[in-house]
Amino acid sequence: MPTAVAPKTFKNYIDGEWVEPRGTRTIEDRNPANRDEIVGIFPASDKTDIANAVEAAKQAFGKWRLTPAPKRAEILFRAAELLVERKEDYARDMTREMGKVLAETRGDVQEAIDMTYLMAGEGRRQFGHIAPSELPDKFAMAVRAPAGVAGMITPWNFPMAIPSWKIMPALICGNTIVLKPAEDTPLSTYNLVQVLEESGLPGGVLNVVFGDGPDAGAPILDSPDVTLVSFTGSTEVGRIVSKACAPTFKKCHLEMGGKNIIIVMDDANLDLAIDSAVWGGFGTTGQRCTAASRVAVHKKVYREFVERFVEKVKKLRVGDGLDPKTDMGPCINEQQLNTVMKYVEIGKNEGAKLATGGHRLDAGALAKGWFHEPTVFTDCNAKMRICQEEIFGPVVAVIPFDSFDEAIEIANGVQYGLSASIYTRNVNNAFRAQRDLETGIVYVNAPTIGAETHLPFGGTKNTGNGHREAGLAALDFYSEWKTVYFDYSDRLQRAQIDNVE
Ligand code: UN1
Repeated sequence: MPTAVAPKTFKNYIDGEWVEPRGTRTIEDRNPANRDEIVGIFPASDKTDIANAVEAAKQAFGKWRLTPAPKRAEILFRAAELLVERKEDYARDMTREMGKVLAETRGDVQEAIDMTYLMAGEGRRQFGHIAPSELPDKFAMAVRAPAGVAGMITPWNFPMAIPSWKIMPALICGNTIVLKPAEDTPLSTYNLVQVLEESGLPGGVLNVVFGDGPDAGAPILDSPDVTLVSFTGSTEVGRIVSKACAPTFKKCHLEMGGKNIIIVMDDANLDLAIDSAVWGGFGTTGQRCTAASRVAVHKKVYREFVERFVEKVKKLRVGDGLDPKTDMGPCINEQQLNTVMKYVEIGKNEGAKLATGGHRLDAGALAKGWFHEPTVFTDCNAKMRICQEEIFGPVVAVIPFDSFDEAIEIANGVQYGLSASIYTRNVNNAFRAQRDLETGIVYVNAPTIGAETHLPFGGTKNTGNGHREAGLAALDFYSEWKTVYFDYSDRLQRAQIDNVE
């Protein structure tokens, strides 16, 4: 439906005010299920806007870092309650700009709620260490100190959850923020900021500047006043972010691509494994860094699995995520749809068997959106490009294997290391798998998606650079350890010397 009234024009949020960008360029936030619908018009900001935001964050840091953490937490508690109240409206906004079905956008808002409550609780903990000193009359401890101005660049696939994973721990640790959300899904981040503003967050503590990567994202990385950076997005862009952070030694957290696998052993509960492969592969239209884009199946159950899996995938209803009958929404934009179509060709050319799907869906109302059929390739070889490269769309590659060891080798034989899953009823194999899978997240008898906010999230190899977000691990990224010694002996005590006979 084309919008009857003119779409709303949004502004940046700097120093506690909604301000016009310096330039006049704008970016349209369009519905990927119906690109005639403009959800909102957002600023295409540039380096001057970023400089203003960084300056505001820098000024606000002095006071915010000294605000007691339990006081900061009260703001977060209020924000979480407002998110609970507005969950349905924010979920609908998110489906309109991002395309995923309502059940999933409700989940996205819920993930932000969970993270906000979790970090609000940390306002009264943020535990450090107290340890005995090796010298008499001396006290030793390590406390968490705020780091400074945190720069954040967030993706479009979890447009409220992922900003909350970064904003909430950064705030509770006493940092101030400059955030640039993805240009495809700015409204959900706007909604999150709105809630924090209404909850009493002081001006300048959180600044949000809308725009694209080169003009609005890059200046955050280049600013000498930004002390740490958190980025979620592709491995390709992550490499650029990492390099840009290097000259000024910014602490840099990268959360990037995945090529996650579900391993189905011959003793698996097949009904469960099939349902999980459908959800893991096609939930969010496969546009999750945790998506199960590979399914490796033991040859003893391979034929049965493939037949029943493909049958289920064929039944998925593709359409507008606001329609309760829809199972799977569109790709986020034309470029993403083109990537999916490109990989379908690659898969066909490298000899994988196209078992279902493989085409853009553009009949009737679907022509207005970026829809693609849920697609399954079977009889794949683990070395094929469709089994190695992140597609970020509704394409699943099924790979047969003979033994547990071979399955683990296939699982680990990719450049990424985010999430992996095994379906088995053999407890020994389950334990061996969690030990040997080289990923940051392992599931037993559950799909590769569905991480909970109070545990560390992140991956190995080209998925990450050693940091984790969410859970208490987030506190390690958003604070600096400060080790403090109190010597109350009134004499010079030389560690490693005076206490050694
Ligand atoms: C992502 O795809 O970038 O575990 C995040 C999950 C979600 C988060 C996904 N809770 O699938």
